[in-house]
Parts: sequence; structure tokens; C-alpha cells
Amino acid sequence: MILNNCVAFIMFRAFLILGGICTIYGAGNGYYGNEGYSLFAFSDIPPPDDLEDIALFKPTHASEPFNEGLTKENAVNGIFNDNMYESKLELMHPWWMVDLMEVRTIHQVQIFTRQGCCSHRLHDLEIRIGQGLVLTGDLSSYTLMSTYKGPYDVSQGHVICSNLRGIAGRFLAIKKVSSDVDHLQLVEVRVYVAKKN
Ligand SMILES: [Ca+2]
Repeated sequence: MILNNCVAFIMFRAFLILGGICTIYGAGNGYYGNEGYSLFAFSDIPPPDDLEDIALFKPTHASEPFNEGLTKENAVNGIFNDNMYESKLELMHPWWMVDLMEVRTIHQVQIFTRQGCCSHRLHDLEIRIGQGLVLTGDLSSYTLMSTYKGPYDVSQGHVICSNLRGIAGRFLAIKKVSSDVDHLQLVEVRVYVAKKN
């Protein structure tokens, strides 16, 4: 029994260190700070003061958008209220990525999805980190940081994906991996990295 417990503990720790499953954090509508709750879960990342979000206004790449108003840049423009990137109609395995412009150690990704409608489409995501630009949608060469299975409900908070040790990379990608054609809808994506000394 003791051995089994040890194995389970070791597996649990390894799971945490390697990333694992994204979670929901923050009550309310999931928007950025407007409900007064903390943006961070403190147990699985370095102290928040040691981190900084560097995704805002960085270059982005993505699958074809739903229309000209729902393009990739919208996911890092700092505007909420359903201002978002949305993937094309009936597109399987849509993806989106941000170029951080330099290799940084990524500890946490925060994902804010559409709230006014259709938030149930946020499910079966892979969050991956890469060193080089890949535009084919085949992100298998990127390191898998976390997964988010869902289902997501509009009453829940935002999705956070954490890694205590951090994963070094320049490109942070989010890909939908289920075999349906639910749209990928990203209102904002925050990428928290270790601050430079
Ligand atoms: Ca936005």
C-alpha cells in the first residue's frame, strides 16, 4: 500500500511539473479582472511578482478566420467584450499562436473565450510551446504544455494552464484537437513568463 501511494504521489508530482490539465479559475464571467478576483492560482506557479504577460500586441498566426472582423490579432489586443479571433466555419482542428519574439520561459497561459454566446465551443484544446514557426497546423514538434478537455460553461471563470518549472519557447500555440467543427474562439490570451533579472 505504501509503495502504491508513493508511486501515485510521484506520478502526481510528475504530472504537475510537466504541465497537465488546464483548470478554470475565477468565479463569474471569466473576464479579465472585472469581477475583482485574482487572476492567478498561487499553488502551481512562481510568485506572480516574478512573472509578466508579454503576449499583448505580439505578432500572431492562425487558421483562416470566420470573417475579416474576427482575425488572429484580436486575441492579444487587450479588448474583451467578445472581441476575438474565431476560426472559419466547419474547419477541423483550428489553431492559433502568438510569437513572443524571443525565447522565454513560459509558466502560465490564461485563455478568455467568448461569453455572450457559444462558450461551450471551448473544449479539447492542446496548449503547445515551440522554438520555430510552424504554419501548417501540425504542431506535433512543439512541447505539449497542457490540455483542456472542457466542457466550458459561460458561468465559469477563465481557463488557466500552469507549469511550475516553466517551458522555454518563442511560440505559444492553442489547437483544437477534437473531431468536431466547433469554432476556436479566443477573446484574449495571456502568456506569463519569468521576468528577466
Ligand atoms: Ca480581444
